[in-house]
Amino acid sequence: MGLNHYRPDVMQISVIITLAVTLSLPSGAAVLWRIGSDDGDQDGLGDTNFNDSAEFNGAGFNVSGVQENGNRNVLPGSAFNTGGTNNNRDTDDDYYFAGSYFTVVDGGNYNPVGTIFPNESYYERAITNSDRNMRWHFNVPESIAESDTFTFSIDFYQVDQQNAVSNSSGFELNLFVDGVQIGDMQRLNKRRGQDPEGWQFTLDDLGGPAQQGPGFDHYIELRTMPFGSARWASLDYVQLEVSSEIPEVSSTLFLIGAAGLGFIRRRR
Ligand SMILES: [Ca+2]
Ligand SMILES: [Ca+2]
Ligand SMILES: [Ca+2]
Ligand SMILES: [Ca+2]
Repeated sequence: MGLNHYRPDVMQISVIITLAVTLSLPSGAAVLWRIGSDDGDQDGLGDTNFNDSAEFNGAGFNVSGVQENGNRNVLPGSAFNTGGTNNNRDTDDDYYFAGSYFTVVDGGNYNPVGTIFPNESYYERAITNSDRNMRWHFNVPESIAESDTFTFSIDFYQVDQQNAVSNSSGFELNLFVDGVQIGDMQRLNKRRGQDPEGWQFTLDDLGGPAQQGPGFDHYIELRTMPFGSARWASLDYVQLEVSSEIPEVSSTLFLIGAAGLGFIRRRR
């Protein structure tokens, strides 16, 4: 079939429309921040050999996991933990990405940590049945749109169980954004192959446009509860992604498609 005889038929027009609709779905996910990489391992020594990769707003850096301190601490925690080993280790439940934290947004009553730069170097490497919460603090970039979708992902590479043959031990994972629970509880049980599938939320869950930019102490909190004989779970990586709906692209593509058809028509 030569171009001279080309006429878009119903099928071809529907393909163009389908393509445009498909591209209007969320795409172009970007990592806002990440601690650790999905390699089924960790840097858990708490020393100054920073073996774990991390990422913040497109820039990579390195961090060091520290053995958990066994306690749950209250907000705001410290942005200046110094790591270390054995009884000298210093760590807590609160990890701070670089930013400024002056305004409490969860309705609570505590004194935020102020301006933090650079990113904190140490993070707690595991949850245990007594030390079972983790929090990540960050500012919400002003570039994020209300229609964007946040996806929180977390993975653990090991769930220690008192009873080695038990297949009904693990942790229940609940996610909170600025103190409000998001989505449903998900189970972690490596022996049963149960991994968390991630949670999604929107800018509104982070206070909307009024609380974008520096100053606001936004945080994501993982609260867990052991079941069966689980004693700990080691963090593989944790990540927050944002994906955009870009209807402009689909409109543009549709116009390009239409223009292309016009061009082809003119060749007749
Ligand atoms: Ca993994
Ligand atoms: Ca702790
Ligand atoms: Ca800390
Ligand atoms: Ca890892």
